[in-house]
Amino acid sequence: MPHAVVCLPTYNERENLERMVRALGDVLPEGGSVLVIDDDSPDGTGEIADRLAAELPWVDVLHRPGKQGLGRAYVDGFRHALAGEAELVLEIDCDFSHDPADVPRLIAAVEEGADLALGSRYVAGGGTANWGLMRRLLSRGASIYTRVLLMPVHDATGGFKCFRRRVLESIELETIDAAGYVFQIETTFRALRGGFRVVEVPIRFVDREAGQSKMSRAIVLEAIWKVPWLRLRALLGRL
Ligand SMILES: Nc1nc2c(ncn2[C@@H]2O[C@H](COP(=O)(O)OP(=O)(O)OP(=O)(O)O)[C@@H](O)[C@H]2O)c(=O)[nH]1
Ligand SMILES: [Mg+2]
Repeated sequence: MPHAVVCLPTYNERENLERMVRALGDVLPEGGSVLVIDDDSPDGTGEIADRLAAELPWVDVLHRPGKQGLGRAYVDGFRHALAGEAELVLEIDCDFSHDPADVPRLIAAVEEGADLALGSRYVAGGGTANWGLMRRLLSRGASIYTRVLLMPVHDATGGFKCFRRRVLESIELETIDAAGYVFQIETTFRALRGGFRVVEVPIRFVDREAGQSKMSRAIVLEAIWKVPWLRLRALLGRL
């Protein structure tokens, strides 16, 4: 089994973290680990993570000094995973929108030949549950916008992924400055530009039951201007 590290970014996930870590423990392949990346959550999520890491040898914690956005947290987490022996690096949200039981399906897609597997709501067999009309429109709209301007991917903004190590090593992580969802778009776009094989694995996405969404207007605006910006940079050969 290739060594798998699941990167789990958290900001105020006190109600969800312990349950998520234990659920991941139930599905991780032999030798797998979980890396919690906490941005000094005011609700004490970081202390819960430390307690879990002290109890469970397959849990690590990366504490960051403050909230600088999901993209930054992931870049730090990926670097940490790559400094170790990770052969597969996964991303998953801590709010149970992504079902930890789907982790083996993402890993299987990579073992069957993909370099990057995306958990996808918008391919046959995938979907969203209990999301309001606005969130559905926004998410669908972002994926269509990205499909038209950038790349043939059905679900471009999802945060449930499995990268083969070589993808992360070659996409120049340190030059990605995306803070919000566009981070997901940019990493997939760079992987495709690098000639890597990307596949979409259908998932059912459910809205969080506990804790608060960190989605904001700034995150949406960043995606609106950065998608054409990525297209332009690719055209100019700067990506
Ligand atoms: N470390 C860190 N984690 C973050 C940050 N922003 C969000 N997260 C985590 O990233 C994951 C996704 O964030 P959510 O709050 O669910 O936001 P979202 O999924 O974009 O929005 P919803 O779909 O409304 O839930 C969760 O595990 C959050 O705790 C951040 O700035 N730093
Ligand atoms: Mg969420």
